[in-house]
Amino acid sequence: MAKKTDSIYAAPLQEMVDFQFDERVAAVFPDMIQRSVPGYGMIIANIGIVAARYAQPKSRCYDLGCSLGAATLSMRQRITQPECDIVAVDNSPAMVERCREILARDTVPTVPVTLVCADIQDVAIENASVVVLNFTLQFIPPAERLALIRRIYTGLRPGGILILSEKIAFQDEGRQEFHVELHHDFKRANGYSDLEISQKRSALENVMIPEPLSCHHERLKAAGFSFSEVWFQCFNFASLVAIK
Ligand code: GEK
Repeated sequence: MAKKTDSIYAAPLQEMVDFQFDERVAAVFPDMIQRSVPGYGMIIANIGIVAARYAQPKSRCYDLGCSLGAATLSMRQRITQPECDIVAVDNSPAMVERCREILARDTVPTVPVTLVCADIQDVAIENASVVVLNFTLQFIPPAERLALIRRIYTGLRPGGILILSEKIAFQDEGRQEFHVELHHDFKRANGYSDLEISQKRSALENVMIPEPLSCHHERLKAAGFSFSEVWFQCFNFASLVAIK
């Protein structure tokens, strides 16, 4: 299927409405995320590699905030451990509907996937060996993030892994500006206009709240993880792993 181009913020908007994962976004999502998140394709490919190493027999892998299921497919194609299954969760009905169609077209259905339309804060996490939060925690209100990470820690088996990808912020103003400018250059190089970049930024302002890497490491430690490490960073986008 041809990838539909994201032009949601191309025309001037009279009124700025908070960003939502609705049907319009779901329809252009693969193009939007590829052109907006530096390293997205590489992160997705490596989620499969990491999952293949850390998935344990007879355990569950979670993709929390799965959107169209890119991380789920990457894990499904790589995991070789017996009797694993994947639980993919998103609270956007538009995303889940499209994700269901995409998963149905996947021709390597070796690992069963259960797709759930729900808030990740309401989903039980049990018998997990791999948990993926690929650019999802940033949409959870900051005050509720520790409780979620604690539940993930509790639901993981010993030796299990959390893969956490996020847009990150920098406490130092100069560093923040350095990364933000380069990220905007990345978006311009991918065909977004200055108007699109600034309107999308305003729409996301109240909805997506990035935090510094130090804050992520401290929260992971507070939740019980003894090891956390950044394995990928490009500009203000990073992916960490934390192992129980
Ligand atoms: C990917 N992981 O392609 N409960 C469930 N889902 C949520 C919640 C919540 N509380 N909040 C947000 N979402 C994907 C990309 S996108 C990242 C993840 C981005 C969902 C939301 O509906 C959306 O589908 C996803 O989290 C975030 O690897 O667009 O920057």
